[in-house]
Amino acid sequence: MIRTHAPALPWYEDMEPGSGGLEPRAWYADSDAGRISLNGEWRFRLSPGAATRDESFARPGFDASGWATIGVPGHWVLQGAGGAPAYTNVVYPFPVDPPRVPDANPTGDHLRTFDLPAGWPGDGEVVLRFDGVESCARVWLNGRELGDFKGSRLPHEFSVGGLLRAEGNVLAVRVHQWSSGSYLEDQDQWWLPGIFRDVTLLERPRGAPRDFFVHAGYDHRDGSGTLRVECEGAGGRVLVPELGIDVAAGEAVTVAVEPWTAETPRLYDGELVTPGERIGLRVGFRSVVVEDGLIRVNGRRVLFRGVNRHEFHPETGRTVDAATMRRDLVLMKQHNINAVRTSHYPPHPAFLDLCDELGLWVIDECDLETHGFSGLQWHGNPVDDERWTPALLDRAARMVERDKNHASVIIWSLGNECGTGRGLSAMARWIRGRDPERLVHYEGDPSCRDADLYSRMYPTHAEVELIGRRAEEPLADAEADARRRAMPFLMCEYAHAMGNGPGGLSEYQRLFERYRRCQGGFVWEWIDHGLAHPEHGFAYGGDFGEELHDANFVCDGLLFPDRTPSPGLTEYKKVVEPVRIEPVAEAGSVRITNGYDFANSAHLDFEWSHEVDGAPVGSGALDVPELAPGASAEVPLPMAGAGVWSVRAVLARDTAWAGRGHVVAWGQTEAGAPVVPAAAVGARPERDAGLITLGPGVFDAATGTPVRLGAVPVEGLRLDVWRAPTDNDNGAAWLPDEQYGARWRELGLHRMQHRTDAVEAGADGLLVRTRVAPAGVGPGLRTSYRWTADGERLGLAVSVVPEGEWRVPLPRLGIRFGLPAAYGAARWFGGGPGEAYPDTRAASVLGRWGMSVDEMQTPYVRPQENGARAGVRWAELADGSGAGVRAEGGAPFWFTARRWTSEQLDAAEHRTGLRAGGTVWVNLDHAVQGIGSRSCGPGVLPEYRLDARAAEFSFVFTPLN
Ligand code: IPT
Repeated sequence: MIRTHAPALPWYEDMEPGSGGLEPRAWYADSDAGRISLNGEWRFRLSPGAATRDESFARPGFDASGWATIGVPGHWVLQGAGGAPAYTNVVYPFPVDPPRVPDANPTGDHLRTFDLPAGWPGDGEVVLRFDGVESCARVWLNGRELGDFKGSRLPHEFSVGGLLRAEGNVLAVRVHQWSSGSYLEDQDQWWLPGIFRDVTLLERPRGAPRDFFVHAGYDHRDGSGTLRVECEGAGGRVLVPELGIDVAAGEAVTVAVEPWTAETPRLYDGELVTPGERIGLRVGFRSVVVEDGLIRVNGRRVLFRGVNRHEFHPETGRTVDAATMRRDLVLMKQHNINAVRTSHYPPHPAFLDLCDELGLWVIDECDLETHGFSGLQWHGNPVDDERWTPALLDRAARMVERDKNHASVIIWSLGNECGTGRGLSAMARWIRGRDPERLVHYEGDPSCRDADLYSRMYPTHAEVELIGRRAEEPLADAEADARRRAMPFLMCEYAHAMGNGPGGLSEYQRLFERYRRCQGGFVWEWIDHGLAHPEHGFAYGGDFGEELHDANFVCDGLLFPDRTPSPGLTEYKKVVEPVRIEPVAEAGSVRITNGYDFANSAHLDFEWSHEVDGAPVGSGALDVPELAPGASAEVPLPMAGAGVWSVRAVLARDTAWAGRGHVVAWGQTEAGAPVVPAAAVGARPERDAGLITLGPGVFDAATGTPVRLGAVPVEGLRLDVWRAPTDNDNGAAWLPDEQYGARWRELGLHRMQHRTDAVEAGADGLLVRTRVAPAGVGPGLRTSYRWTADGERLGLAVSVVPEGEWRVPLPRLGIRFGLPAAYGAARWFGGGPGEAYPDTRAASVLGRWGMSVDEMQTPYVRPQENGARAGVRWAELADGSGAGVRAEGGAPFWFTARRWTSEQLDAAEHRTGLRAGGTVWVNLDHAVQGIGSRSCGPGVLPEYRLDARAAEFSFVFTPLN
C-alpha cells in the first residue's frame, strides 16, 4: 500500500509511519526460500542536515568511490564516520515541538551495489527487509524510490522483485538521525543513528504464504496441546512428525504433549509446507491467562525472576551479534533468571528464537516511549493525540506480527513511560483483536485501563506488601480500583542496579514468596551501557561533549559493559534461586524446598561439604528425595561437628546453558561457637627516642599511632567513617530524601579532623584519646584506641562515642591504615569471594579466600565505594614471601583493601582515573551503611542503616614472616 505525506512537512517530520512498504508479517529464519544478506561494507557519506535535495547518489552510475566505507549493520557514530553518541535519559536532545526536528539533523547516505547469484530471482517476488534503522530511512533501488519508514527497532519490508537485475544493483538508503519518530523513541539510552540491524533480500516464491500464525495452546487439565497454524496467501500442510501431526493449515489438531515453560522449554520441530515454501517451525505448547487474580501459565502461577534487557554492546552499540545474544541468555540462565522484558523495544528478532530454545518468559515491549513530555506536564504527548495514532498502531502491528510465533513471548507491552492516552488504548484494542491468546502490559497508566495486570516500577517494599494483601491505596474511581485490585501484580522495573547494588533484593523476594499476587519483577537492568573509549575505558553521558546529558545513569546494569557479571548479578542469582536450602540448626539437618513453578528436582544432584576455619574436612553426595514444585523435605547432614556446613544443588546433566555440576542453589550453616581471638595482654610499653614499643608494635610517642608492626611499616592508622559515595548513596536527583552523598559532604565526613587529646602509656598498654570531627560543625566522635600486647601479638580496642546531634547515618565505622605496596596479596576467612554490604550479602559464601588486592576491586564504571568482604573473622595481607600482617576480629568485620584512598576513589570519574600509589589502604570496619536502591527507588531499609551510636570493637594484629 502506498501512503502519501502531508505536503506541508518533509516525510521525516510528518506523523506518518512511512510509505511504500509492505504489511508486516512474521520473522523466521528457517525457510527453503532463498535469501541474500546485504550486510557488509557499504559506502557512506554524512551531511550535517536533512535539508539536502540532492538525491543524485541514489541514481545508478553515481560515483561514490570518494566516500567513506561503513559496516552495516552498525551505527555511524561508533565507526569513526562522523558525529558522536549522545546520552539522555528523559529529556529530548532537541527542542520539543512535535513533530518538528532541528535543522542540525545528521544525515547518513548509505550506498551498496550488489550482483545476484545465478538463478536469482526465481519465479516469484523478492522482498527487501530492514530489521532496524534509527531513526528513519528513505530507500531507492536502482534509481527507483521504494518508500520511507520510521520505527527504529521494527522491521520494514519493500517489494523489489521487478527492479532487480543480475548485476550492478544499486541500493541507496538515506538515514536521518532525527525524525518525528524520535518523539516516540525517547528511551533512556544512547542516541545512536544508523542501519543497525540486518538488511536482507528474501525470495518470496510463487505459492509461498504472505504470513502465518502459529497457535499452540496447552490444556493443563488433560495434558493436551492444540495446534492450529493460520496460513495467509497460500494453502499448506502442517507437519509435526514427533506428534504424528499432519494436518491442513488452518485446521486445529489436539494431541497429548509436553508443555513449553521457561523451566522446561520443550519445543517440537515441525514444518509448514506450502506450494512455494517450506518453513521450519519450533512449536512450544503453552497457555497464558489471568485467572483468580493471577497470571497463570499452563494453569499455574508463575514467579518472574526477571531482568530488563536493552540491546547493548560496548563497541557496536545496539548492533548485537548472534553470539552476544546467546551469551546474554546463557548468563541469565546460569544466574537463575527466568524472564526478560525487552526494554523498551522489540529486540533483534533472532533473540526470541533463543528465548524459545533456552527457556525465558518474555515481555515483548513495543518501540515506544514519550517520557520527555513529562517535563511539559505531558502537554502534547503523542499517545494522546489522534494524529499520531496511525504511527502507534503501525508500531504495535509491526511488533505483534513479527514476533507472534514465539512460545516465549507471553505478554505484549505497549511501550514504556508514555503517560496516558487514547493512542495507547487503540494499540491495546488492536493487539487484543489480533492476538487474544496473550496478555497486555502497560505500566504508565495507574488506572490500568489498557492492561491485564497491575505493573509498577520501583515501589518500596512496604508498598509491595500492601499490594500483596490487595490493600493498596485506592484509585479515585471505584470501578477502576476494583478492577485493578483484582489484577495480578508485577514490577516491570525494580532494584535499580546502578553502581554498587542494588540493596534490598532479598526482602522483595520474601514478599513474592508470601503473597501470591506478587508475581516477581524485572531488575533494572541487565547491562551497563558504557561505550568503549580510548581515554576513559568505558564512557558515559557527557564524555562525548553532549550539550544535555545524564552522566552515568546509563550504567545501571547487572553486567559491566564487557559482560562480566557484577556483584549485583551474583546476589540476584542467590536471591532468586529456585531451590531453597535452609539449615535446621538444632536438628543438624537442612530443609530443601523446590521453588520451581513447573520442574521437579530430578535434574539436580545435591552435595554437602564441611570446612573448619575454611579448610575442607569432608564432602559427599546428599540423598534428597525427588521434590515436586513447591514440595520440601528435611534432610539430615551426614556428620556432626563444628565448622561450616554447605549444601549445594547442582545440575545433574549438561544443559544448553551450563554443564553438569553447575551450582543452581546453595545454603550454609555454621556449627559450634565462633572462634574469638585470645586477648593479647601482658607486655609493657617501652619508650625510646620519640617511639613507644609495645610487643610487636612500634608507635609514634607524640601521636600514639603505630608506625610498625613487626617489620612491616604501618601508615596513618585511625578511625575512618568515609566512603566514596555510591550512586545509591547519592540518590536520584528527583528523590530529595536520602541523598546521603550530598548530606555527608555537607556535614564534612570526607574531611574529618583527628585531634589527639592524650597518649597514655601504662602498665597494661597504651591508651590514645582523640576526638574526630569535621571543621565548621559541633558534632564529633570521641574515639579512644586501647593498645595491648602479649609480646607476639598486638591488640587494639576502639571505643567510639558520638557527641552532639547526628542526623545522618555514617558511611562506615572502623579503622583504616596503610601498608607498603608490596603487601598486595590478601587472604581471609569470611564472606567471599566477591564484595558484600549489609543488604547485598546473600551471595557471600563463608569460606577461606585468597586473591590479590587488585582482584578485590569491583570495577564500577563510575568509581565509588566497593570491594568490602562481609563477616570476616581474620584477614591477612602479605608480600611475595608471605611476610605481612594478620588481623583477627573480636567479632566478624568488614574487610576492604585497595591501592588508593577513599578520597581518591571519590575524586575519580572513570576507572582510568584511578592510579595505584605506593600504599595498600586497608579498612577493617565494625559496621557499614547499607546500599539500598536510591539511585532510582527506595533507599536503605531501616535495619541496614548505620546510625551514629556508641560502639566498641577490637582486633588482634600479628606480624607474619
Ligand atoms: C525508568 C525507565 O523506565 C527506564 O527506562 C530507566 O530510565 C529507569 O527508570 C532508570 O534507569 S523511569 C524512572 C524515572 C522511574
